Amino acid sequence: MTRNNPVSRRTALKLTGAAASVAVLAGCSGNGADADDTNGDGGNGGGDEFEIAAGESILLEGITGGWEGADGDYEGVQNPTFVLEDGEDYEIGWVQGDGGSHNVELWDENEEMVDGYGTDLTDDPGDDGDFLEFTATDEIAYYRCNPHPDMQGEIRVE
Ligand SMILES: [Cu+2]
Repeated sequence: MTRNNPVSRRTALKLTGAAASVAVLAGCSGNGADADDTNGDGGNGGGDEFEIAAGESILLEGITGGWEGADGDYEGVQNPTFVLEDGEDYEIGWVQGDGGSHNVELWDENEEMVDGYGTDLTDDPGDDGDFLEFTATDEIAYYRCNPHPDMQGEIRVE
């Protein structure tokens, strides 16, 4: 028993030293991760935003769990936010994703349809997609598939 005491003490010291080193390393890598997070979130209020040039068509894939971008930079992004130019004309439409019945409507902040902008509910939008033409105004706040609450994304008109 008496022989074991010095060994135990030495082991304890080694462990303390090791623990201290780990703590220092953890502190360093922790700071690095924080810095990365800050850069990643920088200035973005959440959700990916995509500027669409005047006259362009926006194409989505109809999936009950959420619209999926089907063109350009927003391809594969769920419920992407679109940034449009005030007073310019655009098209928005969708192709079939999950075989369900969908449509696309443009809604205002109160979640009411703007200016009759909406396509008919269908499970067959065709190979080229079912589109509606509209003029961007600041009244438009969302694009939405009427029966499916998860199929809603933001439109910002600037
Ligand atoms: Cu839908």
